[in-house]
Order: sequence, then structure tokens, then C-alpha cells
Amino acid sequence: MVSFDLTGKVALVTGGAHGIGFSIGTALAQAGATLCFNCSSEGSMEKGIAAYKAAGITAHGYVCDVTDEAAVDAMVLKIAVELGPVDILVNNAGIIKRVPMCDMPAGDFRKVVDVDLTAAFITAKAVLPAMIEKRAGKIINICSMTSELGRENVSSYAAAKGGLKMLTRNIASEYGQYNIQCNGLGPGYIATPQTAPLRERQPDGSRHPFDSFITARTPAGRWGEADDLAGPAVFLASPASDFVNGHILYVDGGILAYIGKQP
Ligand code: NAP
Ligand code: GCO
Repeated sequence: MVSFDLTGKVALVTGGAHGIGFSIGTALAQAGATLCFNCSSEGSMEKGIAAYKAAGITAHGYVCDVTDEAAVDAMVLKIAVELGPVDILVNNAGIIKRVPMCDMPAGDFRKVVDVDLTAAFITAKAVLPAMIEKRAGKIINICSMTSELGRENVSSYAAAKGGLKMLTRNIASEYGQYNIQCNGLGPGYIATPQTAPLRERQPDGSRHPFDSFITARTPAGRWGEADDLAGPAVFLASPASDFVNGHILYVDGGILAYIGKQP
């Protein structure tokens, strides 16, 4: 039996207070890892710690803006001193702005790229030296359907997530020689606060058109749940995936395989 055991490993999940990051954090901790997460505010951190506690997990929470290189370096150093160097990094923190491209100020485009792409570079750069020294490490970047497909109104998000796919392959290429694996997880459409506006009921009580579109576009016939990411995340964090590198594992209920329903 190959090993999915993460005992003795220190994991850092960015944006791990709720949503997909919380489910991944829970899964890594349940597989044995010591769990650290960060988020953008004190309130979110306290709620996250309480939610992990309710799941029987002692999580270590940090308020840290992932776009701030000095703050990320300080957090990674603090974790190393208090718990040991980060063995597993999950770059999950992300934002989206759904705006037609012609209406989007360049500053807003840059903000999305900063959080969804540049921050993954900053965080990976902060943990890589210790991974190189240990000759072991796992980096998991949370990509998207938009790492592969375009859509209306998400130009900045798609540009960032497409870039994140290539950053993943480049980290694998550059540091694979040190037994470091960098892979991506590409969630399909998952029911979290980030996608809540796409499921809002219409004033007449009918489903949001995007909600109907996604259900029809997914062979599984449903939105994903954040917990659907748990098993794939443990796989990519564990020795079971030691020869998997630079790969994006799409967890999408089959969307990318499907041309859509017959009219
Ligand atoms: P979410 O519930 O909105 O969670 C996002 C997390 O990122 C929050 O914890 C948030 O912190 C944190 N964050 C945002 N900006 C940050 C910053 N500058 N510094 C530190 N933390 C920051 O979103 P989600 O749906 O779980 O998404 C998680 C990841 O999956 C994102 O990268 C998203 O793009 C990706 N994704 C989501 C879906 C989906 O369908 N939901 C599909 C594909 C990919 P606070 O807790 O302080 O708010
Ligand atoms: C949207 C975006 C994303 C998707 C996800 C698909 O909500 O508008 O397309 O948030 O849910 O990234 O993988």
C-alpha cells in the first residue's frame, strides 16, 4: 500500500479559514500534518481556528496578506521557528472580479493577478530554500477551469489562473531535481462564498442562469462541494504522488471532458 500519511509534516494553506482552503486544511490535518493557515483579517482567523477546533483540529492561524513579500517571509520564518519548516504549501488564497474587460480599470486587473498569481510566486519562493535543503517538498497551486477555458467577464482571473498553471510547471521544472513536486489542483465550480453570487435565486424565484448552465455543463449534474478537493489534495501532498510533477489535476465533475447536453 502506498502512503498517504502526512504525520510529521508541516502544512501551510493560504486562505485556509473557510471554503476550499478550509476543506483542504482539514484533510491534510486528518492525514496527520501539523496545520498552519493564513487569511486577511483577525476576524476570519478566529472563525477559522474555531471551525478547525470544532472538527477536532488544532490549527495555527496567521493574519498575513499573501501579496506582501516581507509579511509572507516573516510568517514562513515564524512557522519554521515555532513548528518547523513548511513541508507542504497549498497556494489557495484567491479573489475574483467579474467585470467585462472593457469596463475594468487596469488597477483592478493587476490586483487580481497580484493575489491569484504573484502571491503564489512569493509564497513558493519563501518555502523553497528549506525544501531544497531537505531535498523534499510539495507545492500545490489552486488553479481553475479558467486555467484552460475563457469565459465572459473574468479576464483578469483567467489570465492569473492560466499563469498559475505555467508557474506550476516551471517550479516543477526548476526544482524537481531536489525531490520537490509542484502540482496544481483545478477545481470545477464549487459551492463556496466566492461563487455564491452565481447561485443567487432570481427575483421570480427561478435559478440563476449561471447555476442552470453549470449544472447542465457538468456530467456529474451538480456543483462541487469544497470537500470534493480533500482526497486529491492529500494525494498531491503525500508520498503517493512523489513521481507526479508539473501536473494539473482537475476536480470538475467532468466539465473539461464534456461538450454539453443535446438541446
Ligand atoms: P473563498 O471562500 O473566497 O476563500 C478565499 C480565501 O482567500 C479566504 O480565506 C481569504 O481570506 C483569502 N484571501 C484572499 N485574498 C487574500 C490576501 N490578499 N491575503 C491573504 N488571504 C487572502 O474562495 P474559495 O471559493 O474557497 O476559493 C479558494 C481558491 O480556489 C481560490 O484561489 C479560488 O480562485 C479557487 N477556485 C475556486 C473555485 C470555486 O468554484 N469556488 C473554483 C476554482 C478555483 P479571508 O478569510 O480573510 O477572507
Ligand atoms: C467564477 C469563476 C471561478 C470559477 C472557478 C472555475 O466564479 O466566476 O469562473 O470562480 O468558479 O474558478 O474553476
